[in-house]
Amino acid sequence: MRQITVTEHLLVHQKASPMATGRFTRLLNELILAAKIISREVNKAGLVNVLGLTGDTNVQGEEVQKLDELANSILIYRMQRAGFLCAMASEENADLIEIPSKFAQGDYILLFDPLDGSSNIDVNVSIGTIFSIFRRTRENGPVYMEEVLQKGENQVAAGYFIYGSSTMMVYTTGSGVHGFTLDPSVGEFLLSHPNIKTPEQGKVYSVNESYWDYWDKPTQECVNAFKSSNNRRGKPYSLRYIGSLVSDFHRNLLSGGIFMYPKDNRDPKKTSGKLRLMCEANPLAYVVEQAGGAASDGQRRILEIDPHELHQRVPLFIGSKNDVEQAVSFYRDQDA
Ligand code: P6P
Repeated sequence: MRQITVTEHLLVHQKASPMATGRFTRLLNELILAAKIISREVNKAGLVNVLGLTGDTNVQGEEVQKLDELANSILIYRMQRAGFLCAMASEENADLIEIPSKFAQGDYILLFDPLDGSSNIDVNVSIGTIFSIFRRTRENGPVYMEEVLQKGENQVAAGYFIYGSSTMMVYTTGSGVHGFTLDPSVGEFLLSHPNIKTPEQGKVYSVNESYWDYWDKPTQECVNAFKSSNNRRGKPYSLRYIGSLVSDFHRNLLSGGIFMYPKDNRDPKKTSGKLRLMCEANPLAYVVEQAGGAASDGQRRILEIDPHELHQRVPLFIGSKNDVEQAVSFYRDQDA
């Protein structure tokens, strides 16, 4: 296959996309540079001790940050200078991240989870960066929170980087889903998975079953359906759960299946589950719908949820269309 870069693919193969503009391409390229730097740091993390990185200061005497803090600072540093953003929000930062006035401003808003699943780094399990891009709703002036708290269906682009056996970027601008694999020898992401379509129905379900006792009845019935033959396939699904959202999502996107993080009553402060709407559920929901799949909180399409808080959490059922429809049917029955 001819080597097609992200820039070429966006400008040549997605001419129809309203996002195939020079400004957006340059914004995406800054994001890609940040991801390449994060990939380098993630891939050498296991060598911290071998390379004489003591875990607090490295050979240059610089402080070695925890990788998720490092990924967060790399993204903030690079994207503040991209020149096309008016605001950012990170899973690691409580409030909006301003773009200092010394840097050129733009009309895009970037939200991200800098290194999701970072607890898996020490055991060499794949992890990822998730991103979501909106256009601001006001012409100019200071960015207010209501410009950031937009429904997921307003996203102009979304996707993720996965740092695994290879580093990949998967994203959509509303014209399908496309996957690129980093070729370290040339330092470019090259098109490897054009027009990703997720299977209508999978053979895999992903959920942390250790929360069984904390789930409500519809959730227990829903999970039981996938464990038994009492489902549309007429036979049990296999359980695959890595504990890294991007990795579980990516496997199911390519091979089919459903990822579930239902609400549970373990923590009275987190009655809506663990995952965040704005920087996890929304971007992955945009990707999966563009790939022919579905994403719900059990009652509504994720992309229709009207956000009220930057770090609000939602239950998440995401993946193959038939599997998500089957899962949410147990909650609709609840309302009937
Ligand atoms: P649990 C990682 O900490 C994460 O945010 C996601 O990547 C992952 O899907 C989830 O939490 C795992 O959570 O409760 O099953 O350990």
